[in-house]
Amino acid sequence: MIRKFTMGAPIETQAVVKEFAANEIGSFPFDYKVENGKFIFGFDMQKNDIVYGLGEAPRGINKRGWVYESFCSDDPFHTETKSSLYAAHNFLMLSGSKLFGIFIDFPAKIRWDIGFTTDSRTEISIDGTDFDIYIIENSSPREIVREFRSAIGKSYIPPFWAFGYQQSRWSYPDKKAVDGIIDGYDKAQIPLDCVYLDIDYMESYKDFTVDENKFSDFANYVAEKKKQGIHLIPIIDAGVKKEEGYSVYEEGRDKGYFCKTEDGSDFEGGVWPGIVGFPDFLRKDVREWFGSKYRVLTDAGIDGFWNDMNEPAIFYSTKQLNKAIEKASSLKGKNLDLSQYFELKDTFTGLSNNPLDYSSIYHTLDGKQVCHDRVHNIYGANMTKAAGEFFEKEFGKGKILMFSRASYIGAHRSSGIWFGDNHSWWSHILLNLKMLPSANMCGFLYCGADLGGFNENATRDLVLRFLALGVFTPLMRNHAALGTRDQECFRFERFEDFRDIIQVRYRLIPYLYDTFCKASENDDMIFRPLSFDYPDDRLACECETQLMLGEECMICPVYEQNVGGRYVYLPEDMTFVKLSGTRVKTEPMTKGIHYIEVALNEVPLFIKKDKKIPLCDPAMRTSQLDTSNLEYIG
Ligand code: MIG
Repeated sequence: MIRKFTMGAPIETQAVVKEFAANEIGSFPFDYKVENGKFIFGFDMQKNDIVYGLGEAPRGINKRGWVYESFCSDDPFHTETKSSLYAAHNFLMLSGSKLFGIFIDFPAKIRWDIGFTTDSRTEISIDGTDFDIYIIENSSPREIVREFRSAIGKSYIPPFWAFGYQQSRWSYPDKKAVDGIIDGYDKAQIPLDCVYLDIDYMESYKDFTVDENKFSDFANYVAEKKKQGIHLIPIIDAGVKKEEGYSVYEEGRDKGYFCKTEDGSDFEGGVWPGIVGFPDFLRKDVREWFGSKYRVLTDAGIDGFWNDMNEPAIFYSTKQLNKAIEKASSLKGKNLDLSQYFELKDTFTGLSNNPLDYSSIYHTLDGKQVCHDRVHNIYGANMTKAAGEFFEKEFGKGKILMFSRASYIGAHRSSGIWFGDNHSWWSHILLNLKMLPSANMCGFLYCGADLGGFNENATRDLVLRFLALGVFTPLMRNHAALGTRDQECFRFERFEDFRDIIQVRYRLIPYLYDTFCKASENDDMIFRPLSFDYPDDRLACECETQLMLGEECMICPVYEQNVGGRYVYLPEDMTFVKLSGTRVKTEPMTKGIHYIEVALNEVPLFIKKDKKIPLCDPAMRTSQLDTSNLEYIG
């Protein structure tokens, strides 16, 4: 059962597609108060209660013991003491002494104090008094998710080839670099389906342009790659470069499509192209306009995109930068004491994603000026919607691969997400794992992290272990930052080990694709916490390093360096399977704790008793997979 409570006049986010009669806030089933314009409510928690949810967020599957904030943030340091990542997924569930889900449909900040201030209490503070809250009750956590998901609409399904292995880097700047990558994989006989084009394919970082000097005769090149079975996936950034003569900018400016400042002039922020205009994606006409621009690339044969910088990320604004420069010049030649020095330094480091800038941006909603602060969390989702609406109209469902960095619930209907700029840290294997079920609860099924880690240098063993988890994530993409060590599989010594891992992915694609489609169709999760399936099993309830996958499997990646395996908890008897290349080793195991040995070229997997899963033969491309010829293991 879902009950909807409305307060004030909520801003339409289009997160929910089902109609619900709204109840007065007076009948809200939780204690609440309104203080300083904030709506605050909460609930008590018993010792063994588990709190799930918040989608793409830091820390555990069980969210207890921290304070989180819904505020889409471009922050490339995903340490455990952060409160927000790139998304705002306002769904939470309490399971234990009580069982209910909460979805807060509200596009500005929400603070979730989940046992941080008082360990037995969750206190939620909504930064405003215009919102819808949905309370979901049902018989189990999985049913609560199903009911919630049926209210927010079916999850995006990408094309089949999007389940292939994908290689990215910031950047492969020209044809020669891209060809080198494909060649490297082909020579090493490691399967590959996609190569990514990061910002350097564009002319001066201008959206919907391709630099002729680097990618001459682009459409022909895209066609040539397609013949090789490779999809090229360009990035699109939210900001449109301010430049006379650049048609996208001129149209946006002349039609008044960019976000404004209070005085009605275009807001000017600096990102990769220098000063940009930020399209006001909350407007339907702007979405239609921006969406149709993707045609430049789809006409050239492109069938996949990733949308970046759409929180939106702002390196600086003209206004705050000028202020900072003035401040610096006024201090020139003075003998600064330490506090003055640090203040000056902070003025410059604080220019990026500055709250003052967000507060000075205005959108036009139904003809009225609305401050960005009130709608921050739906900006990126609406960029993705712009593209999604265009793709669906032009090509129908499921033809174009797309995923976004920023997101809000609702965007799951038109796109996937990736988890942004993680690090080549061992701890980020587990962070990736923990976000999977949480993202699934919120409808995001097509998702994954930068395998091998984005920031800083990766080691061979880290990339292998990361990939062994990525074998199961719908988006299996290796991506790395500018200036970091090469991270493509074929670059490492004994690259045969990488082939063994990636071949396993291709063998599993029929199973993974089927599991994915069923989850989308049935409003279900692909990845579940063990506690969903074994609610009375204490060790299962506390497990943060393993997940259930589909109806058949349990996954348990190795996540530490210099170890030959890991401990694993079996909540029932299962078959332990080690997959490597075309080799399959199986071993029945009993309920309980076991140490499993897993070599660097092996993918560990558990299959439930009396269940079997299909494998096909590996191939170099998804298009070459023979999915009618399956072998069953279990
Ligand atoms: O400010 O396009 O998360 O995947 O490689 C960095 C360059 C901008 C951030 C994305 C990352 C991408 C990078 N981008």
